[in-house]
Amino acid sequence: MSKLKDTLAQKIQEHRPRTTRLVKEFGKVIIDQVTIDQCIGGARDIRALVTDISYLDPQEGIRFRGKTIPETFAALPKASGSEYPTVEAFWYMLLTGDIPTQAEVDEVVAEFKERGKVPSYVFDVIKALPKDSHPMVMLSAGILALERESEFLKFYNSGKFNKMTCWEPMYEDASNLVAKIAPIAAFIYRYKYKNDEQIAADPKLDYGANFAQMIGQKAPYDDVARMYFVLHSDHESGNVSAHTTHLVASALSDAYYAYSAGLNGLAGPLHGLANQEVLAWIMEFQKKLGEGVEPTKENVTKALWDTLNAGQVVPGYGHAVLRKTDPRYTSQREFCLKHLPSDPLFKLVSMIFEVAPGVLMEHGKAKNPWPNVDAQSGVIQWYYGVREWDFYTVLFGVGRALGCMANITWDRALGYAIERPKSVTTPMLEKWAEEG
Ligand code: FCX
Repeated sequence: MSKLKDTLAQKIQEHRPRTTRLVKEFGKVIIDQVTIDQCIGGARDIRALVTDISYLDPQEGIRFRGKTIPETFAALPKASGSEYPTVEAFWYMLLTGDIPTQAEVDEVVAEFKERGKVPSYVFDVIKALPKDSHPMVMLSAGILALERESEFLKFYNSGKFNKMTCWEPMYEDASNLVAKIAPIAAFIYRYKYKNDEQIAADPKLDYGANFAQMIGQKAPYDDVARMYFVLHSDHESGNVSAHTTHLVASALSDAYYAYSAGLNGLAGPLHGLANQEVLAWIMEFQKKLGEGVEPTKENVTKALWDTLNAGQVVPGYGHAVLRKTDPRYTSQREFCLKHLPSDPLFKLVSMIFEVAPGVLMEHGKAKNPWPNVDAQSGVIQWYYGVREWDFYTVLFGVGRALGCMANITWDRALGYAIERPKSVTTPMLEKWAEEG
């Protein structure tokens, strides 16, 4: 057994009595109440999910296993010659809550090489789709096609299914999915945009560097990939992609079914697709501005109002939970300030950052006028030459796999039930409204 799986097994043993005690001794303690607007308004803020992988504070932003983004980057062992940790080190931390040693990271790096081999039929499935299909369709279909490899499914069908041990095949599937999704994404990139000229993985490289290699990028894009996948990994459990994955897996569907579904949610414009929408918005803005006309605060303000007055949302701004600038935005902004401070697109995105919160406040609808992760992420990709912006949500999807897969491994370890909230009817709501 690998050190990672062994440590995870110990953590699970230690954790289980806590969950059992909470249910048995304190199961009826009230932790929230539900109002009519929450019932109609997307269950916003209702405390009804449990995860220890990450926690989102509205003011502070995300913590992974109790660590802020800067603390996470500082604590984990770095990739060789790099400022950023490997994805493998972060995967270890997400699953166990521990900071791995270099030797423990090296073991995961080696393991991912084996796990990352993708059966050729997955590529056949992707190639069978019309080439102008959105790359998220290709990614979701590729992940779904892998379902026949599921160890969890084999265990379920073995007749020996056991709630106490089923986390193990789920962990195997989760690890395999995480290792395979980056090569699948890279394949889609080269297939769709680079004439299907594929580049083989390099056995010497870690996850992030190999992704850079396979899409045809050089350093420092390896760090971009590492940073990007870590930043997009997890945002507690209630967001659409994480929640969908958790919900589908709660029916004992395996990791491939669950994450393919999660990706379909990520592909929505109010969620992960916002990163491509940001670039599309900027390009449309520049087109309307005309050749050689400089963006100014005035014309950016006008463009933002035009968007709002047309009844559209400003992509990359607002959040269901956050009430401050997203630290994932700040982290990418800091990268830009260091590596591409004079880039015109970065300057324009910075100008939008100066102007948009004021416009949104004046507009008066969005509860949070500050930028989220998607407002900044396309700039970095664009700068390094990944300019096919309909691919950007795929990058989000590779990163998000880390959080979703860590979560469903723990879901099975702690025996979380099939999810089934209760619905009510409008007459019921009207009756309760009258009764006050
Ligand atoms: N531009 C214009 N209007 C906005 C807005 C924005 N960026 N953000 C929120 N609003 C509007 C909402 O549309 C809503 O209007 P309504 O009352 O007419 O329905 C009102 O403000 C209140 O919404 P609010 O409670 O602030 O936000 P929600 O929790 O309902 O929605 C999202 C949160 C993120 C969906 C919303 O802010 C939005 O649409 N943002 C733009 C898309 C985006 O960037 N999505 C990515 C988010 C995230 F980081 C991710 O998942 O990737």
